[in-house]
Amino acid sequence: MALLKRMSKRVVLLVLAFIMAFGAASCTTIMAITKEQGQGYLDADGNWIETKQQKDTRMAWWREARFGMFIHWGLYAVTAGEWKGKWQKNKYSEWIQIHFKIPVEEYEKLADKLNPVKFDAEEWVKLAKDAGMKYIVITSKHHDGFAMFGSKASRFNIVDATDFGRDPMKELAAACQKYGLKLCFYYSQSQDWHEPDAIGNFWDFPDGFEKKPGTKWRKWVRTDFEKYMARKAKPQVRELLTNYGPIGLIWYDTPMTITKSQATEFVNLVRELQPKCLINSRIYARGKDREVMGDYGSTGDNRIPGTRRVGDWEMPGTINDTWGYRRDDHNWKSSKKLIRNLINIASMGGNYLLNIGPKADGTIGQSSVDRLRAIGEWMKVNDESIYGTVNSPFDKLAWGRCTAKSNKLYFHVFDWPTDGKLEVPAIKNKIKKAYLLANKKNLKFAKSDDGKIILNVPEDAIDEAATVIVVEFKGELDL
Ligand code: H79
Repeated sequence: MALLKRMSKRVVLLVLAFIMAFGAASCTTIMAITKEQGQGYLDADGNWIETKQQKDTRMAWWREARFGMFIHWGLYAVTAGEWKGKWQKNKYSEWIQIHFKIPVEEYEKLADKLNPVKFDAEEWVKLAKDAGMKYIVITSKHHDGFAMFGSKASRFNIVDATDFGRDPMKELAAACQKYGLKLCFYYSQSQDWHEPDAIGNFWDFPDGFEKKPGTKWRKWVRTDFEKYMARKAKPQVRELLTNYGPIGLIWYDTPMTITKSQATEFVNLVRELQPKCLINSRIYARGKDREVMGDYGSTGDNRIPGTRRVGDWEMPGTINDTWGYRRDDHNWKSSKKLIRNLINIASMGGNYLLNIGPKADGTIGQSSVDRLRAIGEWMKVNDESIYGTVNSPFDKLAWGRCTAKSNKLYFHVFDWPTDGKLEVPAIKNKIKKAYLLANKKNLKFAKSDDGKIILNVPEDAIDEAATVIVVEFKGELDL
């Protein structure tokens, strides 16, 4: 009996050892596979290792999307551009605190007035979806330092500091999941006017700077910046990437004096927590080494480049003049202008991140809604000419723009030739057909002596914003 007991013990041990060895082996195999074929990884020195193919896979949804919604929503929506009877002279409502040098203590009291009971995450997400937008980038924390999500790292957040008490980011995450949009977070990593150790607030916290002679305040270095990083910024980015499901991208902004190693910490935090998540390049201002960090670049705010571009880029743009809500800003861009912006940007291979500034009660102003609906109407008919397209093979056309996808060229006509004959640049390929995207009706075309395609377009087909003509050709594009 005793022998049997000892034996069975030995057998059990043996079996256990076997399972462990086997388990470990298969575990290592699985890890090796993810490293090689799956996704990138951080190596022991904190370098992000990723093949081109892995990066392409990670970027795929973003390249397909071409169009996203930017949302600036925070305490500044309460002031809406006005402070103690005075209007802000500069354009951006989210800059009101710095404009009037509002002391932190006073600015904090705005939280008493933020109670967006009319906020409906599903309505916002549906509005974006119906406009043809594929992702939403929302200010989780802007330069004023107020977190629009529940945060354990700072009580200066919408859940703990307002009567509202709900976490709108949780609700948006659920709505985005439901409607198939990617939720993404804007996070101001360097400026935080609420914190003495961060960059920006020179009126409340004049100490703790190292000012380089002859430089502006924006070049001032906070000596204790790392303290702010460790206590607030990094824990909050961690919260954003832990509590809201899969996040499409993190949109850092205004790197200011952030060093390369500090920027790397912000980048690697994202890599570690959600390796698929994208990062925009505003994490770091290119230093002398001209290094670009992050996964894709942005142009300046509201700056559409003048010529064709290569690489992944995005243009953040306002729908009026401000980002955050302002009661006195009525300088709305027309729907036509916005649609043409989208086309123009897509024709240069970029994404359009179009901003709205919701009000403090949680609603989105009618002027913004109307414009988004009009874009949606156009997209319903023409979105094939936007999604997944690449930049135009031609230089800018006199009468419009061009986007391309597989064996199709999409010509977006802005200005019609008065004789109804549209001249399209020459391609060497055999043309299968040309048709209007709106009704798929084939168009008659002829080739001029120098190979240009001359299209006859019926007048009733004209779309005020842009009419899309598809030219389908055989084989690989040959110019
Ligand atoms: O979030 C939006 C802006 O608040 C933010 N980026 C976009 C996406 C941004 N931060 N800094 N800047 C844009 C550029 C700085 C503009 C400034 Fe000014 C010029 C700061 C001070 C002078 C505009 C004019 C704001 C205040 C006065």
